[in-house]
Amino acid sequence: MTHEKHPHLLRPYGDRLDDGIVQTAFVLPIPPSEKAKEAARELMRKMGFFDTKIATMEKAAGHYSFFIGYGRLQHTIDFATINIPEVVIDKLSRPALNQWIEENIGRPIVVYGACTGTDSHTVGIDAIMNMKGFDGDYGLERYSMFEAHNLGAQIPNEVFLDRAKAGRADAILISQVVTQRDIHIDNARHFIAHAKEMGIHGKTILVLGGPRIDHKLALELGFDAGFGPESRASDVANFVAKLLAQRLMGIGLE
Ligand code: B12
Repeated sequence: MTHEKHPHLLRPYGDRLDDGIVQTAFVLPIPPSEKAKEAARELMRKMGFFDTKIATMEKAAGHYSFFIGYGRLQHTIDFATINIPEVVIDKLSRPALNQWIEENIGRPIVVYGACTGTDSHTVGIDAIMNMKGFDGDYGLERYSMFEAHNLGAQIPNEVFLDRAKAGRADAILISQVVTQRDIHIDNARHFIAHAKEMGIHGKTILVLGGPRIDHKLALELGFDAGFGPESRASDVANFVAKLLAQRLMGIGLE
């Protein structure tokens, strides 16, 4: 069963299509030695690899070893069976979207954003909200029909939600960058629980973003959408405008 004959079947490859070669890296809590190298190969065999080779073994953090290994896999993935929710946006340009909001919503869309909890990484939320945006894609502050309030970093969920509610936010954007021990998930769950207590869940648009966020995870956590790496303000602006129009008037962006 090869990819060439069955294009929906996927197997990783290094040198030639379907060779199953994978590079992997990991740390073991032992110093480098021939025995450590064999332990690393054994681990790779247990992971399902064959033809295993340890290309790198380096001392790491005192008494640990860092390994880079190569091995081959038999497994294939049937791409046709993968179902994953995606944010599908029929995008208008910034001027066209501003005009569309003016004609269909008739007032600027109020958006509050912050990086919440203990997370102090502001660059992601700034990329979406601030005037200059990210990679040539201007942020929400640049849109005449968005009123953007960026509260910055380390904002407690309760404070954020109170400020957004008082400001009559149409949409709330929360950024989570640190993911150690799944703190982003705990914080997002706490945010949603509090939004439910305040009665704004299901009314105000709630968007989660960050480098380890995807749409599926965000939906599972109770958000309206999730945006991951390389997101653009124009994606968020179009998504929010469309969903707000649907909620206010039952119309979308055609
Ligand atoms: C800059 C930086 C910092 C700066 C932050 C300064 C600031 N004002 O933001 C400082 C030095 C303060 C910092 C501190 C720490 N950092 Co730091 N930091 C980084 C670094 C180098 C870059 C992050 C960044 O700016 N990316 C650029 C932006 C544009 O990308 P982005 O955040 O992914 O945002 C995009 C999307 O994700 C999305 N997006 C993001 N948020 C949102 C929100 C919404 C609503 C939407 C729609 C989209 C969206 O859109 C953005 C544009 O496309 C990364 C490593 C890296 N190369 O990524 C580590 C990193 C994020 N930091 C890390 C860590 C561990 C820390 C510290 C805990 C270190 C420490 N032990 O003290 C502290 C955390 C302190 C805290 N309380 O949060 C780890 C996180 C590991 C993890 N998986 O949890 C990283 C990955 C480094 C690493 N490899 O270990 N850090």
